[in-house]
Amino acid sequence: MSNKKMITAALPYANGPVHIGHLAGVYIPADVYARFQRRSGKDVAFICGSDEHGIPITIRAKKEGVTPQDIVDKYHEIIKKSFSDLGISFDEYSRTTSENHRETSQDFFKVLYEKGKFTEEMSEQYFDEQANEFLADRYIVGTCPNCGNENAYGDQCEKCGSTLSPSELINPKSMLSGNVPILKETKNWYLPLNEYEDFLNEWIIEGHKDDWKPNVYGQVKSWLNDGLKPRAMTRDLNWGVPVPLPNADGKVLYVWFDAPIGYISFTKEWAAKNGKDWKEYWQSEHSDLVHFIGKDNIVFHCIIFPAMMKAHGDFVMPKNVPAFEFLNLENDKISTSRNWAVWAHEYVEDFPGQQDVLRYALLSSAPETKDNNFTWKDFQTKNNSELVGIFGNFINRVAVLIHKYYDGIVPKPSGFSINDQLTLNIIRNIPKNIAFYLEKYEFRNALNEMMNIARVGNKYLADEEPWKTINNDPARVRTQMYIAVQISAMLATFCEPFLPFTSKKLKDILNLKVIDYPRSHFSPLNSMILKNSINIESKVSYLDLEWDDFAYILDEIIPANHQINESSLLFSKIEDDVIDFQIQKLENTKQSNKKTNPNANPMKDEIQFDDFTKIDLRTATILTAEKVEKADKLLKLTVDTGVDVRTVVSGIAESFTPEEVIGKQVMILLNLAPRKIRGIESQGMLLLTTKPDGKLSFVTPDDSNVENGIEIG
Ligand code: B3M
Ligand code: ZN
Repeated sequence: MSNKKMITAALPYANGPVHIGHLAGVYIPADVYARFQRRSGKDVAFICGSDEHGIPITIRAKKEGVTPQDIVDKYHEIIKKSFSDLGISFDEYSRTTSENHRETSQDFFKVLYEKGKFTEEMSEQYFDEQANEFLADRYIVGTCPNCGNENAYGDQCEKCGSTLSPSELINPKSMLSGNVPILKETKNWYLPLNEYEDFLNEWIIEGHKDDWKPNVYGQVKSWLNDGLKPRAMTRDLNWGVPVPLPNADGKVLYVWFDAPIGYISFTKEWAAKNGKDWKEYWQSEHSDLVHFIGKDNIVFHCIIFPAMMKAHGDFVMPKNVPAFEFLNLENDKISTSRNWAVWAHEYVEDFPGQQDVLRYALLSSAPETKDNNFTWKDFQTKNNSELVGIFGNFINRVAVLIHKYYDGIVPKPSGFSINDQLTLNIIRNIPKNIAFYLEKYEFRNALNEMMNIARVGNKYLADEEPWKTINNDPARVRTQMYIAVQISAMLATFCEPFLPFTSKKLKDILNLKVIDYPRSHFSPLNSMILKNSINIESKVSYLDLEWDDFAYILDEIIPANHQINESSLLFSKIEDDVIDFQIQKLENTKQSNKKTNPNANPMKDEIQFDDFTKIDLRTATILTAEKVEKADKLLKLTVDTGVDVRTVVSGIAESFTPEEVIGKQVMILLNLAPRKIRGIESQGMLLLTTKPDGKLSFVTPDDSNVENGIEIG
């Protein structure tokens, strides 16, 4: 096992706050793992930062009428503060709009370019002549060829869920100008991922079948079985890291090319500030690289980024990529757009001082191998029954009795019974069990093991009943409370990765920081002795003890006569009204999202009446109809509008035959600018409804005797 641990957590998009799904699926497990590795004496670099490029950010900026930089500046700060407030102990939290990141990602690109790792390929992309820019898929809207939804995006139809490509859209329009985009040739640089299939098969499918999580291993295997294709590593966009080549104006690095390089550039920033050499963490076999991500990022962290690093040649491959599944909220998918989330920054405001309660609740329901669910009732139970009822209850009894019987001074034991020895042995093995589970990324099991320390403590007090024994055998109580204090010290130490705020409070109550030990205190085999044998006479501070050292402590962590401080409650009961408020908050969200028809698309942006007066809707009659060559969905119609007879191309061929529509009275949007569809000039648009199954039907006046050309208003 290497001594250096290079731990990364997926870079959150800086287009909104983080929520409990992010925390449960990536950031809290990553933090637990990093804290555990640090306490195990490893040289840890725990790195993250805001992912500030990509389309979601430009879309939000457009929606809010601000610049993308305004968006990322706002959310970078909110996200960074949320992580800090929740004890996510990054060594560096940076951002991909930093100058250092721009340089690092451009240098990385240039290495691959100069090594000839890219192929240059021409392709046709949609271009908005009025806005004078190429359109990202998400910036093209049109009619979904599958369900007729007229607001489908170039990459996806949110109504029927189908994945689309811009060329499949009917009547594609630019979201920037509303115009029909043209197809324009453009050059981009592709990474031929197919050339890395053998390497990936050997490294992952052969090399990690036993130690990578089945959900990750399985997804990589299916990607490789399907065969990899070259993927463009540059885009025709104006928000991102500029492509560092002379003939590349208006092109930026693909966001999933530059973002993972953020791990490297942020490590460089951290290393420079701390007098370290970043290459020792990224380019040395003595460093273990571990990526913490959600399952939607597996392909980028197990296929694309490793292929990029392989192409570069100087980097180590990740030792593991323990991707988590998704967390649902009250049995519904967490959704930023529907505001269906518990936002980290709102939690911190609503539950001041209770960060560890959320850490505990999310760890105990972590979506480690399958999607899981967060409910506020469960959150309340975890706090009241487990943190208050088990952990807090044990510590409170120990502290109260030590102060009541001994004024806070740890008594000298008067000999140990079998039960005492048995209890100490059980406790002494728990750190090893926690470590076993954490090294396997099994956080729920590790958390449960940590709580067993408190369970063993409660059972010991219940079995020994010092509050009764004190009446007839005070010597015995000295041993009982001495043992109970040792258990408390173990709890303070080994809850730290999971509950850092509680650990600090408890270490302060027990006053652990002032304790140090002679070396004779440890068994000769102890790593502490071996590692620090230079000055065998010097003492060892509690603060310097590493994870494994506690298994070698012969009898005590807290010596007799040690003074503990006044106790304070570690956890407080969460009352029903507090939970009901949170549940009501979600209910209000649900109501505001609730639509009478769940299939109905959300309302478009509000318009003014005079916007409405610009449109000219008329009654009309279809005179002729014919199929359009090589276009399954289109009919070419001639329509009598009462004003004139004109040609209209309509995407109705899958719902009607030409014969069915001839003579039909319909409604037409008369003054829609003419558009070329498959080479035919279409003048106007017929009004249609689309059922959830995609079936179309005409909007018609209910009076069949209405003449053509009658205005609809
Ligand atoms: N920004 C987060 C996501 O896909 C994405 C992770 C980048 S990690 C290099 O939700
Ligand atoms: Zn659709």
